[in-house]
Parts: sequence; C-alpha cells; structure tokens
Amino acid sequence: MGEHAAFIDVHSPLSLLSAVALRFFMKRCLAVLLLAGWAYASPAPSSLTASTLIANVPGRTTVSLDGAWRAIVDPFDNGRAGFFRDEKPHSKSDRVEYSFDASPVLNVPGDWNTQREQLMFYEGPVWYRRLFNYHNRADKRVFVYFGAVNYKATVYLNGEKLGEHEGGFTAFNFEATSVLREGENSLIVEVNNIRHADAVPALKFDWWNYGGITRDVMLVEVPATFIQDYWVQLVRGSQNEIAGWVQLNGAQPAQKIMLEIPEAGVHEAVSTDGAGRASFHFTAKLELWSPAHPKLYDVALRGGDDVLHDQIGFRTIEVQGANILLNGKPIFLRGISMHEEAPFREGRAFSVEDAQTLLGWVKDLGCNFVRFAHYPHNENEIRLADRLGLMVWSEIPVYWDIDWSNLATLANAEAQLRDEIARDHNRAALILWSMSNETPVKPERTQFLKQLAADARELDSTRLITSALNRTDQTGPDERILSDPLAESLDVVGLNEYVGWYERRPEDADRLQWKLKWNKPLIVSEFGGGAVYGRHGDADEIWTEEFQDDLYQHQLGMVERMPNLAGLTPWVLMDFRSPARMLPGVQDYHNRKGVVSNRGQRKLAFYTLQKFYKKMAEAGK
Ligand code: GCB
Repeated sequence: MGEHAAFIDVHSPLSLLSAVALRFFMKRCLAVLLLAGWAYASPAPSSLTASTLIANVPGRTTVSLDGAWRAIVDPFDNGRAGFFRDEKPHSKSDRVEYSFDASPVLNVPGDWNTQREQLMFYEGPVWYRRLFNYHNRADKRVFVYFGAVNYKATVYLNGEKLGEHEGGFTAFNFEATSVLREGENSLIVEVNNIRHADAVPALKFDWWNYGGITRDVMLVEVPATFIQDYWVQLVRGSQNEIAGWVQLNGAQPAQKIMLEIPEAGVHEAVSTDGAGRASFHFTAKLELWSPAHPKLYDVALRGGDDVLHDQIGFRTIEVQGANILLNGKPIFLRGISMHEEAPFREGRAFSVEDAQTLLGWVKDLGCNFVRFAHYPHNENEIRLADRLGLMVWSEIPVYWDIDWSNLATLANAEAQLRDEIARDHNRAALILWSMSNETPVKPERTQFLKQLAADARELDSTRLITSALNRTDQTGPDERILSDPLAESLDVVGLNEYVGWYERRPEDADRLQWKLKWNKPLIVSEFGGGAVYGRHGDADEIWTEEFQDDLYQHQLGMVERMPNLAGLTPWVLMDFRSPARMLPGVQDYHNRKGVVSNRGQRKLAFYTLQKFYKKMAEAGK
C-alpha cells in the first residue's frame, strides 16, 4: 500500500464519515475554484500596491547588522511557539528548550548551505538572532532593511513582530522606531526556504535553493519626514528632458524639494502635495550614458531635514522595428547570462568583490550587456554595471511552471516585480525587465504574464519589457518559427534554445532556419552545453571543453543568421550549483554550462565567444 493511502482507513465508520465530509468539502472547494477561475478569466485583477521600499540605501545613514548571528535550525518549526521572545530561564528550575545564546553562529550575509556541511541540502526554518546596541536619537526614524532573505522572512524586534516578507531576491524594510529600546535590542528573523507549489518560483528550478539572510542587513536612519523614493530619468525617447517624481514619507508631507545636478547646471525646486508627492519635468544638457561612456552624474535631493545623493546616468532605450536603440542609435547586445553565484567559494554571491570578479569576466568577454538570471540580483552588481557601462537584463523568478491560476501567486509575482523596479529604477544600466523564463504556453500562463507586463509598463514607462521564451513550432525539417503568443505583449523577444545539447547535434545548427512571427528585436537569451574544465577529447565527446567549444562555434554561426537578432546572452558565465545535476565525477550537483568554471578557469568556449564579440564590436555592433 502506498504511504498516502494510509491516511484514510475507509473501513472505520468514523473514517467513512470523514471521507464523505472530505468529498463534500472538496466539491465546495472545486466550486469556489471554478468561480475564481471565471473571475480570473475576465480582466486580470492587478493587486499592485505602492512599494514601501526605501530607495537608495547606499546613500543613507545606516548601521550595519551584518556579521555573526546566532542561529537555531528548526526542522519541525517548533520555534513558532515562541522563539521570537528570546526567553532565558529565570531560575534553575525554569524549562526553556532553546537558547540563542548557546547556539552556533551563521554569517550574514550568507547562505546557510555553504556555511555548515549538514545544511547543504537543508530546506526548512532557521531562526536567526542578532543583538545590537542602539542609542535613540530624537527626531529620527529607524527602519530595519534586508537586501534579501530566501525565501520567507518573519521579523521580530524585542519580541514584537515587525512584519513578514515573501520572495527570496527582493529587498524589504520594516519600521522599527517605536519598538527600538535604548541599549540592547534583540532582532530575530525566522527564515524559511521551503519550496511551495504556489510560490514564485515554485517546486522546481535549476539552481541551488540557498537559504538564509543572503544579503546585507542594516538599520536605516532617516528624519521624521524623509525622501522615500524618487524617479530621475530621461523621458522615453528624449535626450534632454528629465521627468520624474519624488515621494516623501512622514507627518509633514508638504515640503519644498530641491533637485540638483550641479554638473549639468540643474537646480529645480518643486513642492510636494498633501500625499508627499511632487512631479517634475525640465530640460537639461547632458552627456549620455553608454557602454563606451558610462557617465554618472551626482544628483542631490533635499527636502526638510533630508539630503540624499545618488549617482545617476541618463540614456534612452527604445525599439524600432527589429532594432534596439540606445540613445537613438541601433546597438547589438553582446551579452552573457549569469547567476548570483559566488566565484571561487561557491554559494550565493553578495559582496562588492564578488560583483567585481563576475562582472570583470563579463567585461573580459567583450560584453556590453549581461543577463542577471533568474531573479533580481544584489544592488552591488547593478551599481557596478552602472559604473562599468554594462547594460542589464533583470528578471523575476517566474520560472518554468508555476500556479498560474492562483491569484495569490499572481499577487506574489507582482510584488516581486514591483520591488525589483522600486530598488533599481534609477539605474541607467538597467534596460530590460524580464517577466519570466521558459514558461509553458497555455492561456492561464499567458494571461498571468500579460498582467505582469502591463504592471511593469505602469511602473516604468522608460524601459523595455521582455521574457525568455522557448516554444517554437516546426515549419519544415530544418525550419522553426517562434510563435508564443506572449511575444505580442513584449518589446523584445527572448529565445532560449538548446540545439546541440537537449536536442539534435551541434552541427545541425548549420542548417536550421529561424523565423519570428513579429517584427520585434530578438535576443537569444540562452544556448549552451556542459563541459568540465580541464577535460579534453574529441569534439563529439560530451562533457569535454572541445564539445562545448564546437557547440558554440555552430551556434554562433546559426544565431548570426537569425532574423531580427539584436543580442545574445549564452548560458552561462560560470558553473553553478544545482540539485538537478547529479552525474558523479562530472556534475556533482553543478550545472557545468559555464564558460568559466566555479574556480575561475576559462574553458575553450570562453575564447570562442570572446573572439565572436571582438568581431561584432569591430563591425560596429
Ligand atoms: C534553461 C534554463 C536555465 C537552465 C538551463 C540548463 O533553459 O533557463 O535555468 O539552467 O536551461 O542548463 O538546462
């Protein structure tokens, strides 16, 4: 008997009753679901609310809470009964069955998987505690800010719950002002990385499910009324008109705000309304940001007691037929896909040094573009891309199959998209928001993704919308058409294809002809094959560098012939950990499609791609 059948013993009268009750209950559920499905089929309900994220934390007064946190691994989730109280026995007869003080530490930022061998495969709750001293300052408000926690975080300060956050790759903050104590404070976070069918991503994905507080944690100190967010960008299509807004948060929402870009002679005064909001629109003579000239301006915003500086670049990004135009001129995106995986030590990448190494390799390849797969990456990476002149594709983890008909899942994806945009909307490097990766074509999925695309356009009218698609139709033995109906809602079409790896032979790429149903720019957002660094053999011997290199040579010949090709981001910069890649001696739980190994060694395909990009750059692409 299967283990599931053991749950209901239909021979006992009580169980029979419960089985009938269960069936009745399931019928009711089905009716509710059908109704919900009907409601869902009519205009998709957007659950977008304003983001509460504080923008530009690197430009604010912060106190770092990084470092060693006490951590209790709690596989049965017993801690919910009260770990957040951080109790200690008051007498020698007191029974308290946990102790943060006596528990070992985990470093923050950092995933737990690579910090303790026993936790490599762990999925479940871990309770983190950080004690810190704080001295209250009059007129200041304080927020606890998390760069990212995978996947769910429940945050408590001094025994009080501050809030919950879902989504492993977006930043969030909770106000702590009224809960902070003079002197010692106890911050406790329950982190749970368990996978759920209705989550984003859902149950299966091809990367390690690193758990933990994976990015920086800090206290952000702001004045009683402060500048929460602002938008300072060129109007789409214009090279000298800046339009945007500023949003205050606090009891004195109506203020005079100064927006200054001293180097461009900009000194604009605006007044916020009763909701703390002001819009502006003015002209300025600017040096435009581009890969060849990644110019950033110091932008200062002053309002009430708040003064904030940011480094912002100005550029336009548009499409015209099959072309992507940067600053009004067609540009070819010479890119590579990458995970947020740490070079050399493995685990989640988080630091400035990680970003410098990874993006250094991207630059060495001759790229002007990078795809941050498959979720929003840390702020260090995007800020460095701004400085290095690398254009960026950023995506949310709507990956493979998820629970498309579930409204809560849609709300979750929308919140992740909103917060991704909230953090990065002033970065010149960011040119493309991607809604999804390799999602199966069906009506409920297309409706879900169209809703996300509409949200992204509502939140950001200046950037381009894309998605990595992979459904193609055969129109002849060597002819394919990309016909996913989602493409209709995109500015730029992404295509993942694995000719020579998951299907056919590498040399078949020489004969394949591709067609696109829409006259839109196409980015080949993935192709590739696996190779173990240092393994050599003939070009037809799988897992060798020669095999991967040969595949790249055939692929590059093919993609060059593709209609509307505006860029490519082969899969992938560096080998990365994945639970789905088990072959001993070859994969050992790593996806080996990197052109660089996880030890930083360059495979043959690295040089082939580098040569191709050099040729493209010389041809003015
Ligand atoms: C894909 C996915 C990517 C995988 C890759 C692979 O299509 O988008 O996440 O890692 O293929 O290696 O199979």
